[in-house]
Amino acid sequence: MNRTFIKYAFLLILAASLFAFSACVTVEMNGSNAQNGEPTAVVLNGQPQSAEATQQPTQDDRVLPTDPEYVEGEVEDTDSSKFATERRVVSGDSYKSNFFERPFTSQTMDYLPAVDILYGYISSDDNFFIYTIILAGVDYETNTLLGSYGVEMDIDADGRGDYSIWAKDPVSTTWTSENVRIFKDTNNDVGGKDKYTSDAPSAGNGYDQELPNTNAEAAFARVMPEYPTVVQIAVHRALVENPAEFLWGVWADNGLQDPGQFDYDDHYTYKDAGSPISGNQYYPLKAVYACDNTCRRTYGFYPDYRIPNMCWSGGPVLTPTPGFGIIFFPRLIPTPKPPIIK
Ligand SMILES: [Ca+2]
Ligand SMILES: [Ca+2]
Ligand SMILES: [Ca+2]
Ligand SMILES: [Ca+2]
Repeated sequence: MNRTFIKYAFLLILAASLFAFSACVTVEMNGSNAQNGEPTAVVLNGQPQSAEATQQPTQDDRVLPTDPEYVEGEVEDTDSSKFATERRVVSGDSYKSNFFERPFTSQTMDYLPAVDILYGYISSDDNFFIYTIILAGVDYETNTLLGSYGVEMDIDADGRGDYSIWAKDPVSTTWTSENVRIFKDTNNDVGGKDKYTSDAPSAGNGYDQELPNTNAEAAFARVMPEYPTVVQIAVHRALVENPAEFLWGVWADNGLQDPGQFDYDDHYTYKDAGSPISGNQYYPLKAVYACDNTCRRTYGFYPDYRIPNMCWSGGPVLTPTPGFGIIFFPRLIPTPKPPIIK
Protein backbone atom coordinates (compact mmCIF):
# COMPACT_ATOMS: atom_id res chain seq x y z
CA MET A 1 0.00 0.00 0.00
CA ASN A 2 1.43 3.29 -0.91
CA ARG A 3 1.07 6.43 1.08
CA THR A 4 -1.43 7.99 -1.26
CA PHE A 5 -3.75 5.07 -0.96
CA ILE A 6 -3.54 5.15 2.81
CA LYS A 7 -4.18 8.84 2.84
CA TYR A 8 -7.24 8.50 0.65
CA ALA A 9 -8.52 5.57 2.62
CA PHE A 10 -8.20 7.59 5.77
CA LEU A 11 -9.92 10.56 4.28
CA LEU A 12 -12.68 8.37 2.97
CA ILE A 13 -13.29 6.88 6.37
CA LEU A 14 -13.15 10.29 7.91
CA ALA A 15 -15.60 11.61 5.37
CA ALA A 16 -17.95 8.69 5.86
CA SER A 17 -17.95 9.04 9.61
CA LEU A 18 -18.40 12.74 9.42
CA PHE A 19 -21.18 12.24 7.01
CA ALA A 20 -22.96 9.85 9.30
CA PHE A 21 -22.33 12.17 12.20
CA SER A 22 -23.65 15.18 10.45
CA ALA A 23 -26.68 13.26 9.30
CA CYS A 24 -27.58 12.77 12.92
CA VAL A 25 -27.28 16.35 13.92
CA THR A 26 -28.58 17.85 10.75
CA VAL A 27 -31.96 19.37 11.09
CA GLU A 28 -34.42 18.34 8.49
CA MET A 29 -35.00 21.68 7.05
CA ASN A 30 -38.36 21.21 5.65
CA GLY A 31 -39.33 18.64 8.06
CA SER A 32 -42.67 17.08 8.39
CA ASN A 33 -43.18 19.31 11.36
CA ALA A 34 -44.19 22.09 9.11
CA GLN A 35 -45.59 23.91 12.04
CA ASN A 36 -46.88 26.82 10.20
CA GLY A 37 -49.20 24.84 8.12
CA GLU A 38 -49.62 25.30 4.54
CA PRO A 39 -47.25 27.16 2.38
CA THR A 40 -47.90 30.26 0.50
CA ALA A 41 -46.47 30.26 -2.87
CA VAL A 42 -44.79 32.91 -4.79
CA VAL A 43 -44.43 32.62 -8.45
CA LEU A 44 -41.81 34.06 -10.61
CA ASN A 45 -42.35 33.78 -14.19
CA GLY A 46 -40.01 33.15 -16.98
CA GLN A 47 -36.39 33.87 -16.97
CA PRO A 48 -34.90 36.36 -14.66
CA GLN A 49 -35.52 39.77 -16.06
CA SER A 50 -32.65 40.52 -18.11
CA ALA A 51 -30.59 43.37 -17.19
CA GLU A 52 -28.68 44.25 -20.22
CA ALA A 53 -26.50 41.49 -19.35
CA THR A 54 -23.15 42.06 -20.35
CA GLN A 55 -21.31 38.91 -20.87
CA GLN A 56 -17.65 38.81 -20.32
CA PRO A 57 -15.36 38.05 -23.19
CA THR A 58 -14.26 34.46 -23.28
CA GLN A 59 -10.70 35.22 -22.44
CA ASP A 60 -10.99 35.84 -18.77
CA ASP A 61 -7.93 37.26 -17.19
CA ARG A 62 -9.63 38.01 -13.93
CA VAL A 63 -8.80 36.26 -10.70
CA LEU A 64 -10.51 32.89 -10.93
CA PRO A 65 -11.59 30.58 -8.14
CA THR A 66 -9.31 27.73 -7.24
CA ASP A 67 -10.38 24.07 -7.08
CA PRO A 68 -11.88 23.56 -3.66
CA GLU A 69 -10.70 20.32 -2.14
CA TYR A 70 -12.38 20.68 1.18
CA VAL A 71 -15.70 21.75 2.49
CA GLU A 72 -16.20 23.96 5.50
CA GLY A 73 -19.89 23.44 5.90
CA GLU A 74 -22.62 21.25 4.49
CA VAL A 75 -26.36 21.09 4.29
CA GLU A 76 -28.31 17.98 3.49
CA ASP A 77 -31.57 18.07 1.59
CA THR A 78 -34.48 15.72 1.00
CA ASP A 79 -33.96 13.21 -1.80
CA SER A 80 -37.23 13.39 -3.74
CA SER A 81 -36.35 10.57 -6.10
CA LYS A 82 -37.62 8.16 -3.46
CA PHE A 83 -41.27 8.91 -4.12
CA ALA A 84 -40.89 10.35 -7.60
CA THR A 85 -42.85 7.58 -9.26
CA GLU A 86 -45.70 8.42 -6.93
CA ARG A 87 -45.47 12.08 -7.98
CA ARG A 88 -45.21 13.35 -4.46
CA VAL A 89 -42.92 14.05 -1.56
CA VAL A 90 -43.45 13.06 2.01
CA SER A 91 -41.22 15.64 3.67
CA GLY A 92 -39.04 18.61 3.01
CA ASP A 93 -41.67 21.09 1.93
CA SER A 94 -42.83 23.62 4.49
CA TYR A 95 -44.15 26.31 2.25
CA LYS A 96 -45.05 28.95 4.80
CA SER A 97 -41.62 28.70 6.35
CA ASN A 98 -39.90 29.25 2.99
CA PHE A 99 -38.60 25.69 2.78
CA PHE A 100 -39.29 24.18 -0.61
CA GLU A 101 -39.01 20.64 -1.90
CA ARG A 102 -40.64 20.92 -5.28
CA PRO A 103 -38.59 19.23 -8.00
CA PHE A 104 -41.67 18.49 -10.09
CA THR A 105 -43.53 20.05 -12.97
CA SER A 106 -46.65 22.06 -12.25
CA GLN A 107 -49.88 20.11 -12.13
CA THR A 108 -48.52 16.94 -13.75
CA MET A 109 -45.91 16.37 -11.05
CA ASP A 110 -43.27 14.89 -13.33
CA TYR A 111 -40.07 14.47 -11.35
CA LEU A 112 -37.15 16.76 -12.29
CA PRO A 113 -33.90 15.31 -10.97
CA ALA A 114 -31.89 18.31 -12.20
CA VAL A 115 -33.64 20.55 -9.67
CA ASP A 116 -33.63 18.08 -6.80
CA ILE A 117 -30.91 19.19 -4.40
CA LEU A 118 -29.28 16.46 -2.34
CA TYR A 119 -26.43 18.36 -0.69
CA GLY A 120 -24.94 21.82 -0.54
CA TYR A 121 -21.40 22.65 0.54
CA ILE A 122 -19.38 25.75 1.19
CA SER A 123 -15.66 26.06 0.59
CA SER A 124 -13.46 29.10 0.29
CA ASP A 125 -10.15 30.35 -0.93
CA ASP A 126 -8.36 33.66 -0.51
CA ASN A 127 -10.73 35.44 -2.88
CA PHE A 128 -13.93 33.44 -3.14
CA PHE A 129 -16.70 31.70 -1.31
CA ILE A 130 -17.29 28.57 -3.35
CA TYR A 131 -20.61 26.77 -3.16
CA THR A 132 -21.15 23.26 -4.43
CA ILE A 133 -24.63 21.95 -5.17
CA ILE A 134 -25.20 18.26 -5.73
CA LEU A 135 -28.32 17.42 -7.71
CA ALA A 136 -30.07 14.07 -7.93
CA GLY A 137 -29.52 13.83 -11.68
CA VAL A 138 -29.42 15.64 -14.98
CA ASP A 139 -32.40 16.61 -17.07
CA TYR A 140 -33.87 13.56 -18.79
CA GLU A 141 -33.97 15.21 -22.20
CA THR A 142 -30.88 17.36 -22.38
CA ASN A 143 -28.63 15.34 -20.11
CA THR A 144 -27.49 18.61 -18.59
CA LEU A 145 -28.30 20.69 -15.56
CA LEU A 146 -31.28 22.71 -16.67
CA GLY A 147 -32.47 25.70 -14.69
CA SER A 148 -31.08 28.33 -12.37
CA TYR A 149 -28.75 27.24 -9.59
CA GLY A 150 -28.04 29.69 -6.87
CA VAL A 151 -27.11 30.66 -3.39
CA GLU A 152 -28.69 33.11 -1.00
CA MET A 153 -26.45 34.86 1.47
CA ASP A 154 -27.71 36.60 4.59
CA ILE A 155 -24.69 38.68 5.50
CA ASP A 156 -26.12 40.45 8.54
CA ALA A 157 -27.72 37.31 9.95
CA ASP A 158 -31.14 38.88 10.34
CA GLY A 159 -32.88 36.00 8.57
CA ARG A 160 -33.41 37.92 5.36
CA GLY A 161 -31.37 37.15 2.28
CA ASP A 162 -29.20 40.06 1.15
CA TYR A 163 -27.58 38.68 -1.98
CA SER A 164 -28.54 35.96 -4.39
CA ILE A 165 -26.18 34.67 -7.05
CA TRP A 166 -27.42 32.50 -9.91
CA ALA A 167 -25.99 30.41 -12.72
CA LYS A 168 -28.41 29.52 -15.47
CA ASP A 169 -28.20 26.29 -17.48
CA PRO A 170 -24.56 25.70 -16.59
CA VAL A 171 -22.60 23.53 -19.01
CA SER A 172 -19.02 24.79 -18.90
CA THR A 173 -16.64 22.70 -16.84
CA THR A 174 -14.28 25.61 -16.60
CA TRP A 175 -15.07 28.66 -14.51
CA THR A 176 -17.12 31.19 -16.43
CA SER A 177 -19.06 34.31 -15.56
CA GLU A 178 -21.35 33.82 -18.51
CA ASN A 179 -24.98 33.41 -17.42
CA VAL A 180 -23.95 34.13 -13.84
CA ARG A 181 -25.92 36.96 -12.26
CA ILE A 182 -25.77 38.70 -8.92
CA PHE A 183 -28.73 40.32 -7.23
CA LYS A 184 -28.94 42.44 -4.11
CA ASP A 185 -31.87 43.38 -1.93
CA THR A 186 -31.49 47.13 -1.39
CA ASN A 187 -34.55 47.76 0.79
CA ASN A 188 -34.53 44.73 3.06
CA ASP A 189 -37.89 43.41 1.95
CA VAL A 190 -36.79 39.88 1.10
CA GLY A 191 -38.74 37.88 3.63
CA GLY A 192 -41.69 40.24 3.58
CA LYS A 193 -43.22 41.79 6.67
CA ASP A 194 -42.77 38.75 8.83
CA LYS A 195 -39.45 37.12 8.20
CA TYR A 196 -40.51 33.98 10.03
CA THR A 197 -43.47 33.11 7.86
CA SER A 198 -45.40 33.67 4.68
CA ASP A 199 -46.94 37.10 4.08
CA ALA A 200 -48.66 36.18 0.86
CA PRO A 201 -50.01 37.73 -1.09
CA SER A 202 -47.63 40.63 -0.80
CA ALA A 203 -45.66 42.47 -3.42
CA GLY A 204 -42.20 43.52 -2.36
CA ASN A 205 -39.50 43.84 -4.95
CA GLY A 206 -37.30 41.08 -3.55
CA TYR A 207 -33.75 41.12 -4.83
CA ASP A 208 -34.25 44.37 -6.67
CA GLN A 209 -30.82 45.36 -7.94
CA GLU A 210 -28.67 43.42 -10.35
CA LEU A 211 -24.99 44.04 -9.95
CA PRO A 212 -22.72 43.92 -12.98
CA ASN A 213 -20.67 40.76 -13.25
CA THR A 214 -17.99 42.28 -15.42
CA ASN A 215 -15.72 43.79 -12.83
CA ALA A 216 -12.45 42.38 -11.61
CA GLU A 217 -14.24 40.96 -8.62
CA ALA A 218 -16.84 38.67 -10.09
CA ALA A 219 -18.90 35.54 -9.66
CA PHE A 220 -18.25 32.39 -11.64
CA ALA A 221 -19.82 29.00 -12.10
CA ARG A 222 -18.96 25.65 -13.59
CA VAL A 223 -20.17 22.11 -13.75
CA MET A 224 -17.67 20.18 -11.70
CA PRO A 225 -15.36 18.33 -14.07
CA GLU A 226 -16.33 14.64 -14.27
CA TYR A 227 -19.43 15.22 -12.14
CA PRO A 228 -22.31 16.25 -14.42
CA THR A 229 -24.79 16.52 -11.54
CA VAL A 230 -22.65 18.92 -9.53
CA VAL A 231 -22.59 22.67 -10.07
CA GLN A 232 -20.27 25.09 -8.33
CA ILE A 233 -20.79 28.80 -7.87
CA ALA A 234 -17.94 31.00 -6.72
CA VAL A 235 -18.64 34.46 -5.37
CA HIS A 236 -15.84 36.95 -4.93
CA ARG A 237 -15.77 38.02 -1.30
CA ALA A 238 -15.73 41.70 -2.20
CA LEU A 239 -18.95 41.35 -4.20
CA VAL A 240 -20.83 40.51 -1.04
CA GLU A 241 -19.11 42.95 1.33
CA ASN A 242 -16.46 40.58 2.65
CA PRO A 243 -18.54 39.05 5.40
CA ALA A 244 -16.81 37.10 8.18
CA GLU A 245 -20.07 35.75 9.55
CA PHE A 246 -23.15 35.01 7.50
CA LEU A 247 -25.75 32.41 6.57
CA TRP A 248 -25.94 30.59 3.27
CA GLY A 249 -28.39 28.26 1.59
CA VAL A 250 -28.61 26.93 -1.94
CA TRP A 251 -31.26 26.78 -4.64
CA ALA A 252 -32.27 25.01 -7.81
CA ASP A 253 -35.06 26.64 -9.80
CA ASN A 254 -36.38 25.83 -13.22
CA GLY A 255 -39.77 27.39 -12.57
CA LEU A 256 -40.24 31.05 -11.67
CA GLN A 257 -36.55 31.94 -11.67
CA ASP A 258 -37.30 35.45 -10.51
CA PRO A 259 -35.20 36.94 -7.70
CA GLY A 260 -37.51 39.96 -7.79
CA GLN A 261 -40.26 37.81 -6.28
CA PHE A 262 -38.32 36.57 -3.30
CA ASP A 263 -39.35 35.18 -1.00
CA TYR A 264 -41.73 33.19 -3.14
CA ASP A 265 -43.78 32.30 -0.09
CA ASP A 266 -44.45 35.98 0.50
CA HIS A 267 -45.74 36.52 -3.01
CA TYR A 268 -47.80 33.45 -3.65
CA THR A 269 -50.33 32.08 -1.26
CA TYR A 270 -49.97 28.47 -0.30
CA LYS A 271 -53.12 27.76 -2.21
CA ASP A 272 -51.83 29.34 -5.41
CA ALA A 273 -48.40 27.79 -5.02
CA GLY A 274 -49.76 24.30 -4.57
CA SER A 275 -48.17 21.51 -2.58
CA PRO A 276 -46.08 18.48 -3.54
CA ILE A 277 -47.38 16.51 -0.59
CA SER A 278 -50.13 14.12 -1.55
CA GLY A 279 -52.99 14.42 0.86
CA ASN A 280 -52.31 18.11 1.34
CA GLN A 281 -55.33 20.20 0.44
CA TYR A 282 -53.28 22.18 -2.08
CA TYR A 283 -51.74 19.21 -3.91
CA PRO A 284 -50.46 19.21 -6.67
CA LEU A 285 -47.89 21.92 -7.40
CA LYS A 286 -49.18 24.96 -9.22
CA ALA A 287 -47.56 28.41 -9.32
CA VAL A 288 -44.43 27.57 -7.32
CA TYR A 289 -43.00 24.54 -9.05
CA ALA A 290 -39.77 23.04 -10.31
CA CYS A 291 -37.71 24.42 -7.45
CA ASP A 292 -35.83 23.28 -4.40
CA ASN A 293 -33.96 25.07 -1.65
CA THR A 294 -32.17 24.19 1.54
CA CYS A 295 -32.31 25.62 5.00
CA ARG A 296 -29.38 27.92 5.73
CA ARG A 297 -26.18 27.15 7.55
CA THR A 298 -24.14 29.60 9.48
CA TYR A 299 -20.58 30.37 8.48
CA GLY A 300 -18.09 31.77 10.96
CA PHE A 301 -20.44 31.89 13.95
CA TYR A 302 -22.51 29.52 16.03
CA PRO A 303 -25.70 31.04 17.38
CA ASP A 304 -27.81 29.35 20.04
CA TYR A 305 -30.97 31.04 18.83
CA ARG A 306 -33.11 30.57 15.79
CA ILE A 307 -32.55 32.83 12.82
CA PRO A 308 -35.25 32.66 10.15
CA ASN A 309 -34.41 30.20 7.37
CA MET A 310 -31.62 28.66 9.40
CA CYS A 311 -31.40 24.91 9.84
CA TRP A 312 -32.64 24.54 13.35
CA SER A 313 -32.98 21.66 15.72
CA GLY A 314 -33.82 23.64 18.79
CA GLY A 315 -30.32 23.88 20.19
CA PRO A 316 -27.10 25.68 19.57
CA VAL A 317 -25.44 25.27 16.23
CA LEU A 318 -22.67 22.76 16.77
CA THR A 319 -19.19 24.04 16.39
CA PRO A 320 -17.01 21.91 14.18
CA THR A 321 -15.19 19.20 16.07
CA PRO A 322 -11.53 20.14 16.25
CA GLY A 323 -9.67 18.36 13.51
CA PHE A 324 -12.87 17.57 11.67
CA GLY A 325 -13.69 20.99 10.41
CA ILE A 326 -13.04 20.15 6.82
CA ILE A 327 -13.54 16.96 4.97
CA PHE A 328 -12.19 15.51 1.83
CA PHE A 329 -14.51 16.69 -0.82
CA PRO A 330 -15.21 14.84 -4.04
CA ARG A 331 -15.47 11.43 -2.38
CA LEU A 332 -18.84 12.44 -0.98
CA ILE A 333 -20.55 12.90 -4.28
CA PRO A 334 -23.09 10.18 -4.91
CA THR A 335 -23.14 8.37 -8.21
CA PRO A 336 -25.85 9.79 -10.43
CA LYS A 337 -28.86 7.53 -10.63
CA PRO A 338 -30.60 6.55 -13.84
CA PRO A 339 -33.92 8.15 -14.68
CA ILE A 340 -36.75 6.94 -12.57
CA ILE A 341 -39.72 7.92 -14.57
CA LYS A 342 -40.41 9.00 -18.05
CA1 LIG B 1 -34.22 17.95 -2.59
CA1 LIG C 1 -30.00 39.88 5.85
CA1 LIG D 1 -42.28 36.44 5.13
CA1 LIG E 1 -36.02 44.48 -2.19
